[in-house]
Amino acid sequence: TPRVFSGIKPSGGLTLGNYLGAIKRFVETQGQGMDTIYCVVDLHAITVWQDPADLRNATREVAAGYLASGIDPDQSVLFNQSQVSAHAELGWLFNCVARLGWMNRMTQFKEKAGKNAEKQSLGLYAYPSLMAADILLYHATHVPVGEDQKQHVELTRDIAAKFNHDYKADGFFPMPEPVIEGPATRVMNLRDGTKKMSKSGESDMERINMTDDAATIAKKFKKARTDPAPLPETYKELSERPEARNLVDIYASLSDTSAEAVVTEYAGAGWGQFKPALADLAVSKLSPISEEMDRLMKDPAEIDRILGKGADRAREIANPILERTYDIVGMVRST
Ligand code: AQP
Repeated sequence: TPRVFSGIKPSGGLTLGNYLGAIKRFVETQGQGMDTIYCVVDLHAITVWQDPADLRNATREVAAGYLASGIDPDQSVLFNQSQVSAHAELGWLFNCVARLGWMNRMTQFKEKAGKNAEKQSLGLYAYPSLMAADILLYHATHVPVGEDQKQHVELTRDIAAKFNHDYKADGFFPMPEPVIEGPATRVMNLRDGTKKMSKSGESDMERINMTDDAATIAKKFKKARTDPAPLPETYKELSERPEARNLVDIYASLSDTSAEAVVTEYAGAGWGQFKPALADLAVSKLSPISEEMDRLMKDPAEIDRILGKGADRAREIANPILERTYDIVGMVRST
């Protein structure tokens, strides 16, 4: 059976970008005849400084976001990465497979490091190699992600191919496919339509958090940057209007229609009409989820128990694959 793996970093509260680009699609993938494995990738979060108490809280919040959105821990394997040590172990092996030249091409590192690359952690630089391990440890074939992660899934394929080739282990690691679908694969920052919406962006007004209340959501959409022109007749006409297009894409994804259909419905409408409609739609979709997240967060021990059970199941899949990998590489194993 095809196997799906994806993860989210607990590097802050979940955004609408994480929801539309990732979680909502993970939920849709569940129960479609594939194995589904979803992770809270805490080892990735610490590639930039995380206060320990905040990290613990964010890990539970991401887990709560998954659960409240409809990830069923009986149907999917749901766990946090650090509890399955095979991730870190395979990540090390892949550090010895990946080439520096490949890592140097990663645009996310360049964006995150900015002019200050010398001051970044080695972990931030090696991040894509650990991500390759996350995926290949389960022999996953499908990786639903937002557009920003496409390059990392491609690097995962390069690592798999080089490993298989160097160790004459043809077909041992599968070539995973990035699955980047739907109208909201790259949700943009509400104040700057050329930047993506991020958990760790500077201003809270840039993003919709999954836990924002109705008034905050309405305020953020109201203040979202747009151009003065009304909505056009066709979606194509939005190609040079990134902020406007972003709001249309968000609407389409939240209402499970196409962006073209949204433009047709609102052709000629001004922002004074569209933004409140978008805010109402977002509130209607997000508030049941955030209420459930609130409820779950009141019982952290229960979240920890769910993650622990998920980690047990993850290890059952991962450990035999790690053992075979060690064997292929030539490590002496006494058990
Ligand atoms: N703006 C976005 N639009 C669509 N998808 C997005 N994703 C993130 N932002 C958007 C997708 O969410 C999944 C989890 O991402 P992540 O938490 O592992 O890392 P990230 O992509 O670095 O997310 P953030 O929110 O920008 O976090 P920070 O600010 O901490 O770096 C991925 O599938 C991602 O594509």
